[in-house]
Amino acid sequence: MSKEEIRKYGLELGADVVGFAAAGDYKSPRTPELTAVLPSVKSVVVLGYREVDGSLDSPNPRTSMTERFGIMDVAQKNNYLMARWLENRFRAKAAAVALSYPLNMGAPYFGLVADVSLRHAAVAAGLGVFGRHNLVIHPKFGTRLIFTAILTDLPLSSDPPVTEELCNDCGLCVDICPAKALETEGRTENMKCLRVSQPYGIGSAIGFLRKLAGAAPEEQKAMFMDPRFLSLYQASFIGFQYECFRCLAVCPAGR
Ligand code: B12
Ligand code: SF4
Ligand code: SF4
Repeated sequence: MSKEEIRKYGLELGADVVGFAAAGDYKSPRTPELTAVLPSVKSVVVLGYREVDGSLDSPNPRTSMTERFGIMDVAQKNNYLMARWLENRFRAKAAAVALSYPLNMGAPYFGLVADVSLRHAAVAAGLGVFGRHNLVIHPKFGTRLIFTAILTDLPLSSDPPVTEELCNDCGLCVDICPAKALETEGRTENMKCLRVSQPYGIGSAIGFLRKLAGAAPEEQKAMFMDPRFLSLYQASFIGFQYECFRCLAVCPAGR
């Protein structure tokens, strides 16, 4: 079995980068052990998909999100195809990792910690380094890469790590963040980011429903015509949507 054969298959599927990490090199203190996903795991195949520049840079957040939905569709399908191919081709076991959702909504994670941290997996697989914005920067694609991964029991070695410091400390990501969520180095203030980047997520839904429950019938009628309700309704069938991509889009590193 060869890493190059697996890499070639991943690139043929449409990934822009493919890297490998031995399970022992995955170091993510806050996420569970990889064995909680695949008990026989020995390595991680990480795939990265580049954002389309015109969409990511669009002043219209719906355009950026439409493109992200595209990455999510392609990546989810490719994860299944790659996992199935690894099993067929090498008689291995393979399990795909979600790009974002579903997340564990139970304590202590509450939807803020994934089963597998794709940033830590990408770093271990030689696909980049963390930047000041706490995102992973790839030497060629910069920070405009979205990751997925497949865990497998194939004993694959890690690709060489990126040793170059790609973040130039320009501070653009910190300054542009409308939520002021990146003020402390090495830490994203999740709730601040969430309120701005996902204005129609669960927090808004709870707030709206609470207000609705206590409102008089006339006020309730008006609330149903409020664009906020219409957006929450849309999110309930489209799925989560980001309205902010700024820290990702502004970063000049690696480009
Ligand atoms: C939950 C989640 C969120 C939450 C919480 C983020 C968080 N702090 O972890 C919220 C909603 C806030 C969020 C926001 C965003 N997210 Co998000 N998110 C995730 C998700 C699903 C899980 C992350 C997780 O488990 N975190 C918990 C643990 C792993 O984090 P941690 O150990 O505490 O590490 C944090 C710090 O300690 C620090 N850190 C850790 N080690 C090191 C080392 C060094 C040297 C440094 C400097 C920092 C550092 O970085 C982390 C950020 O706080 C991942 C997908 C996945 N499965 O990994 C995507 C993911 C991280 N998100 C991503 C993106 C792009 C975003 C947004 C830009 C939104 C958007 N429009 O797309 C913002 C960026 C916010 C930011 N600048 O940090 C991408 C990142 C891609 C990349 N190139 O790095 C991911 C990997 C999705 C993907 N499939 O590609 N996200
Ligand atoms: S996604 Fe937006 S709100 Fe969240 S950290 Fe990045 S710039 Fe700030
Ligand atoms: S915008 Fe500047 S400071 Fe922020 S991660 Fe990119 S290079 Fe580093």
